[in-house]
Amino acid sequence: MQEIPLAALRQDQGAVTALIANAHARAWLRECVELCQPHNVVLCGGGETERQELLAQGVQAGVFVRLHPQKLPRCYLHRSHPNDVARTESCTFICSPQQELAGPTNHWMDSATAYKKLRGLFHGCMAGRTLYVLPFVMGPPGSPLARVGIQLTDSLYVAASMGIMTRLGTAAFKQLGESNAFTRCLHSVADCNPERRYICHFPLDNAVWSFGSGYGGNALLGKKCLALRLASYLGYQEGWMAEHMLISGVQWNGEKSYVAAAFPSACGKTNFAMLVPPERYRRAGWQITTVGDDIAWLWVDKQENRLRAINPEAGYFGVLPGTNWKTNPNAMQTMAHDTIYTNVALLPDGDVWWEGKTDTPPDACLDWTGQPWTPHCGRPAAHPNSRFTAPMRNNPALDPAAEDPNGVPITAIIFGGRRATGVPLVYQSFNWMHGVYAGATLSSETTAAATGETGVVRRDPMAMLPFIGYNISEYFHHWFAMRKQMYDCPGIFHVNWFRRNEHGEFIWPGYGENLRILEWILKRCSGQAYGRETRLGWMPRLEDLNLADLNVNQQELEAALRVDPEGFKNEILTAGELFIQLAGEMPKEMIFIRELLVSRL
Ligand code: OXD
Ligand code: MN
Repeated sequence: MQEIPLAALRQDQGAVTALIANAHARAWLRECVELCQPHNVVLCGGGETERQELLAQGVQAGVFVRLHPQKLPRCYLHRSHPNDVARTESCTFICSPQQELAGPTNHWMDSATAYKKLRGLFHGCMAGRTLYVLPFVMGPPGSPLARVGIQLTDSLYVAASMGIMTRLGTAAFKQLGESNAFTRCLHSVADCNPERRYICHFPLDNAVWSFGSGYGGNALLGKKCLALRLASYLGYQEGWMAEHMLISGVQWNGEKSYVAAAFPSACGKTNFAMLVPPERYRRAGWQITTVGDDIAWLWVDKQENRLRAINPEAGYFGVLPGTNWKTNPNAMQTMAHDTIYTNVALLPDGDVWWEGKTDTPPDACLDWTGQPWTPHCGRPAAHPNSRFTAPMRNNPALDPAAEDPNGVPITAIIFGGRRATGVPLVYQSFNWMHGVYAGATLSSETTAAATGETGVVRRDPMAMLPFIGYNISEYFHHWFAMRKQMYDCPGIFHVNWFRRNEHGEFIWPGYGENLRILEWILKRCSGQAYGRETRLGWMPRLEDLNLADLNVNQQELEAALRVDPEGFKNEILTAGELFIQLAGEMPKEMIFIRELLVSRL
């Protein structure tokens, strides 16, 4: 950490030039300092010692509580403002001169209006506070897709968290050189007033201005703001893709394959990324490794014309409730040290707890707001959206290629949703175009974890609805166009782990057993498994799945592997809402695929 003297900054003297060699970054910093008027400016150079220092300062300032030093070495608890506990899509805007860029699915603000409003809010907002300068790289440095961002923030929590979630430090200036191509991320928690909360993206200026929230997705601007919303627009212009996908490595039969998978929230994405194979598979040498758990940047390499992917992040920001040693042992190990816990319960001995961590709740603790809590008090102890922020290097199943600038080749793309009926356990699309249609019409039932009615089917194209930083119709076009760069393309699959029987019970056991479906997927991609042609796509027969030692009802499973004509009809009809929302702007490929599906009825 280096203090930048304010007077020197104003005059752009040698001291500042030595710290920040990039003239564009210097000029922008000076502008933001004039606007926000912080008491002092601190440049974070990255590294473990610095992060420990930030955390210690945070303890002093009441931002962090230090947890049990033996049970949870170098772990801290952070409590966010109770009005600031989740991404707020209603305050999230795509800002451009024309609404057309944002399209029908984003909140839009005219960029001139947005800048005027935000300049007013940011003016003097850091008086008496420290402004942290956080240069960071998204993606392994040296990767063809690696991007530099610089976040200016008045939040210690953000400064400490960005050191986990990104490659933080002056190395970013090395990657940047003299270039002006960095994302300008300006952030202030200010007074955390939800009435004055704005997360504004300026795709044409490669900038994010976030005001009034300290919550992860709204405040750690490298993640959803840069790596998804702005990157999706950059990718559209430059011929690559930023997707809400995990990336997993699969070691099997002496081969190593990689898959990328997109699931809407509460569909088990982190569990799938960290899947532990069932005993039988482990004995046969199967192993799952994690490249990423949330975001994938994908491009087609020019040598083999193959789709490759990197994880732009360096850490995980995972949901805690329901996570335990049975459901996700790798996640539990990942967060055993050097982790920031947000909005969990604090036990008297300095350990933490959340619903589902253990079968029996603690007798007493402090809840996520710091109030005394007992099991019968009628409130949850941890917030339903409580999180852990942990470096990916803590993951015992981290893939050796997670830091490889050249990324990993993608064999299969998997889309998944939570559907009790109507959508089968697994199918493979007939081709890339049909796969894009399957992704574009992806749907999931709302769960009790979210507000509103449960069990309502919502369309969430590619699980990207809140994260497409431009016009959704152009986004679909871009998916179709990507195929043209590839010699051969990954198979595109659709899964639904959540089919229920007539008693409302899950038919498929899920978790580690999902590897059985993954086996069929990988074998399909290498021409080793049979697929039955159905109306919906290629599907396994019972005998095409490895069901050894698995306790499932065969009849129910067979039903989950059938396309029921009524369900199929209903899917086509309800997916039509998306077509109506996009009015005349649906790419013609989508319309043709839909017609083909109708003709198969
Ligand atoms: C999300 C997240 O909201 O990853 O999707 O935090
Ligand atoms: Mn996510």
